[in-house]
Amino acid sequence: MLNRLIKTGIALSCACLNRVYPGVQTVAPPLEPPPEHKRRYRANRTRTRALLVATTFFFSASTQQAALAKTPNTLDDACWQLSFTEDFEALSLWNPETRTGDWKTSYIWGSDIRINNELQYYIDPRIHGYSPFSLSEGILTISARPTPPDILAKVNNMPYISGVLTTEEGFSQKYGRFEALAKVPKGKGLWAAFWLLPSFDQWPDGVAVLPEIDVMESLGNEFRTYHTTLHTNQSGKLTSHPYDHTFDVELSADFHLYSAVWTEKTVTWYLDGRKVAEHPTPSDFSRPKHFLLNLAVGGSWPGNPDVNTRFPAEYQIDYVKAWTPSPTAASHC
Ligand SMILES: [Ca+2]
Repeated sequence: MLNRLIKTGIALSCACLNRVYPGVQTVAPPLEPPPEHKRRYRANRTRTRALLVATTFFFSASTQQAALAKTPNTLDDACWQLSFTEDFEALSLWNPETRTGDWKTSYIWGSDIRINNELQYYIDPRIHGYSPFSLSEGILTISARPTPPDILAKVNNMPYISGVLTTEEGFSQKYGRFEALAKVPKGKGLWAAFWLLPSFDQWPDGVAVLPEIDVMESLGNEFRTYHTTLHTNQSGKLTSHPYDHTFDVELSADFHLYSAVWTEKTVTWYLDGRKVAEHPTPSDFSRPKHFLLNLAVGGSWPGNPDVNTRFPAEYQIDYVKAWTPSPTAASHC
């Protein structure tokens, strides 16, 4: 399942970027995939980890060096124009009855489908009486905590409650730059993610797993590591291309800018504006993709929380942005 091509690492610094821009949104149609597809989605995720602390890039083969040389090593905002901005000065939740709002509180496959043996239920404050979302000074916090006894029956007796937010009903885009300035939680069993999935009105024939870009996945027991991955069905079966990045600072100690640039030819990941990995774009990355932010607890990849995991656990996001190439960009872009 693993097909590791590139191992990279760079030293870090905190990103300090402008935060206020106008946003333009497009609308993705609703979707109801068949249950058998839902259940298989995003299963069987196993990883190995690379431990790299360096200020230069490492490559496993000359072909990857050549591929990496094709895209910029750093992100230059002058090369891009914004197509979507969410600053989290307010939080507009998607209302399925009025079909208004920006952020949906469940996955494409609904709230009751459990994936990856995870232990949380993604609640909606309008349904469950508790909110996993809070705002303070332009920062969104997604909190995970043990399930209050009074709502256990409403969450299928799952031991934890947490939150997911997606722009499935609000914004999607084919190609471009996708990023979030975020601070991930620390603690065994915590799994924060920022990722992209395709938007469509009909589930694709014969597809059990949606082609996926993981811009950032963080396991709370790996203080200095984060993960980037492509999941594709282009060969006819699920194939995953994970890249793991370890640094000499704790990523959970501060906000960092997690970015991916998706073009017809490549997907390139950046941390704080500097390239960390690149992979050829799979042929099934053919539809616009939308944003997903979630904080999972437990499951087959991070394992369960332990006695030292503190709750509520908090995943903080300052902003989410999408960009398209600037039509007036300089020649170096
Ligand atoms: Ca903000």
